Amino acid sequence: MEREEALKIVKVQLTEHRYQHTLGVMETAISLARLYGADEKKAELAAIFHDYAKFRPKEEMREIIKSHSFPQDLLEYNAALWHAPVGAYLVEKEAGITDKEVLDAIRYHTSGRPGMTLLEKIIYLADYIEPGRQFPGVDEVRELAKESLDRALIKSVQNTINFLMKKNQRVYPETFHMYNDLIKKQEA
Ligand code: DGI
Ligand code: FE
Ligand code: FE
Repeated sequence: MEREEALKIVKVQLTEHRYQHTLGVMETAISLARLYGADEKKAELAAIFHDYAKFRPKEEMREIIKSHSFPQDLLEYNAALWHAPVGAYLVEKEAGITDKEVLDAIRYHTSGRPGMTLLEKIIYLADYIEPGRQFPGVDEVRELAKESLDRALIKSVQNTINFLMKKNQRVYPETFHMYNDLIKKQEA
C-alpha cells in the first residue's frame, strides 16, 4: 500500500494531534530504517498504522482481546497497552495489511518484547523519539539513537519503567523481558 492511501485510512481514526504524531513517527522510522539497514517501506507502513486503534473504546478492545488468541494477561495490566495488539488485528482486518513483520511491529510497539526484530525496534524507538515528543530524557535517547539502536532502546525502556514505577503503576512483564534481553545482549 502506498503512503497516501495508508495515511488517508489512518487519518479518520485519529485526532489531529495523534495524526501529527503519526507523521513524526513515520519520518523518524524511515530515517532509522535507512541508518540501520531495515526495509524503509515496511518501516513507513508500520509507523503509519502503529496507533490505528488508539481511540477505540476500551470495551471494544477488551472484547477483541478476550475473543482471540491474544495474551490474556494483557487484561490485567494498563489499558494503554491494548491499542498495540488490537491495532495489529484491526489493521489486518480493516485495512488489509497482511505483512507479518509490519503487523508485529504494530503489535509490540507499546509493550516491547524479548527478541525484538529490527523493524520492531525501529517502530518502538521512532514512537518514543519522534520530533513531537517532549518528555524528560527524550533528547538523550535521540542522541543515542544516532549511535546505537540497542542503547537507545535500553534508555527508553528504562525511562518508561521508571515513569510507571514512580506513579505506582504495574509494569507488564514483557516490558521487563525486553529490558533484560537487551541488557543481556549488551553484556555479551
Ligand atoms: O500510543 P503512544 O502514546 O504513542 O505511545 P505507546 O504506544 O508507547 O503508549 C505509551 C503508554 O503506555 C505510556 O504512557 C506508558 C504506557 N504503559 C502502561 N503500561 C505499560 C506502558 N508501557 C510499557 N512499555 N509497559 C507497560 O507495562
Ligand atoms: Fe501507541
Ligand atoms: Fe504512538
